[in-house]
Amino acid sequence: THAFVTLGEAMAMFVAKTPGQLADIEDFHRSLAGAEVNVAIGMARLGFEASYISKVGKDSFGGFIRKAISKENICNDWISESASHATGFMLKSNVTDGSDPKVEYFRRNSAASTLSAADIDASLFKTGVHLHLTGIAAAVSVPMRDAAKHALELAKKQDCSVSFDTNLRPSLWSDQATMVATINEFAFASDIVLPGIEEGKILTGSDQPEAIADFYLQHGVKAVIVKLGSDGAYFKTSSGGSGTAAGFPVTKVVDTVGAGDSFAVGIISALLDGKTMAQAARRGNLLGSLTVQVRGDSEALPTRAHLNSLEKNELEKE
Ligand code: KDG
Repeated sequence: THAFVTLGEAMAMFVAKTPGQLADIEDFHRSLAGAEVNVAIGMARLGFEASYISKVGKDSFGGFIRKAISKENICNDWISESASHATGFMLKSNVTDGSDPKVEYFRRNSAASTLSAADIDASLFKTGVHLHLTGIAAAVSVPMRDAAKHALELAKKQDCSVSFDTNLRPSLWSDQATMVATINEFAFASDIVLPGIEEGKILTGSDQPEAIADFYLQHGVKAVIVKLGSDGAYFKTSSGGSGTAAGFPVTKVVDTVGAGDSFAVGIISALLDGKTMAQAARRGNLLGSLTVQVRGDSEALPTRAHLNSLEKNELEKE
């Protein structure tokens, strides 16, 4: 079986219970956030041995994150604790119509931002391990960026497959040029790149899915899957295969945040299961469609049994 490794910052996320300006909200629902931890949760629910490398503060949010990780059967061994920095958290406004919620971060100088290359253990990267990175880890701090770079180097040395979700978070960067250059550097070094179409425009200057894919394929990437929202996903591989996987119809889009992480779970799990790129893109769309129908990032991610029954239903419809 394949093992899965990722690294990043997990946060407590407070989602407003009612619509309105965050400054006016009195009641929030606390859940877990962090793009990479979301993907680790999805992979663990599907039965993959998942490890998450991160750092939390010596505080209750840190305790909450540790408990959530254990509850999801993600390996806890690589979560270290900072005695001097607090765990980050974030606020999210209440949306129920698929519009972009307002997000406010309280994460500057967080415990996770002090994660560094020294926290990455080479023993994690063995044959058969898949590493997933995102542009958020590259944005959080220079030490965390170096940690991600180090993990990438170790993974490549052991011939581990690497996926990269561009996950642009402009508010975490000082300027757009640095963001684009740094994110593309990570993307070029990865096997599978997962940009959203809007991100692809910013990163490559082109708004055509195929041109976005070609940009990365020309830099040595093996497969690019461009997320097209409700239109599904476009994929192209270095061996010449390409296509569009249709999106899944959704009756009611609630909150799209987290859908990209679910999409990544679909792609990575399907490829590790030995599926084709077209099947992987379809699974990515399926998992993304589950997450847009809920408010949280990871609550809709299925177990293996649930995924099997969803995919069986799909095949019967065809
Ligand atoms: O991908 C979902 C994330 O946006 C959310 O969980 C918070 O990691 C997060 C971030 O940095 O935006």
